[in-house]
Amino acid sequence: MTPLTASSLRAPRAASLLSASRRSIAFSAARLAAACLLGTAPLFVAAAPEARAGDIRIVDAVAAPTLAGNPNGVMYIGEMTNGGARADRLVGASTPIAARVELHTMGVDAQGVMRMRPAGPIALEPNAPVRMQRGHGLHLMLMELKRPLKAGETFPATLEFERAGKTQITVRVDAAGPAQPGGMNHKP
Ligand SMILES: [Cu+2]
Repeated sequence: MTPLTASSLRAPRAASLLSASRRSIAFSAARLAAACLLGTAPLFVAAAPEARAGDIRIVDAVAAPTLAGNPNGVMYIGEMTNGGARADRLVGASTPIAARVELHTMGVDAQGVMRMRPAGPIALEPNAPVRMQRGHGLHLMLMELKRPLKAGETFPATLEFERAGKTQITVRVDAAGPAQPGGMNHKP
């Protein structure tokens, strides 16, 4: 998400050159900042947990609460962005709360049935964010959970990248899935 900075709130000198939509974003950001200072802004930006592995930024890892009787869980990484110049790949993941973590993708088979299957390493091209959203394609499968996952809790996990190596992340358990990237209702 774009952080609110002093420079983003400053009225640009060439305001007349800005499009109407850009002006309205600047104005609403200024109003928002004012509301924050007054303590009246709604908590619309829950700081999404963030981690880094070298040049890779990992935002908002979320797992779904487990359903009764299901030994496996599902986890999504809201956004992974490779800020470096060279491509990398997510090659694996692990967590102390599951026997293993598998990279999965989902698709429709020849019979028209939605199925998930193991995915290969997930490519991270420079500056091409990879997003996992609930119910869409890519996800991480938490196999043989050692305990059920309950909404509101967090647990640690490790992501392993081919070039950037391993990094630990904090995963929150939330039925709603990852926050929509971008935040603040800005359209990309
Ligand atoms: Cu799966």
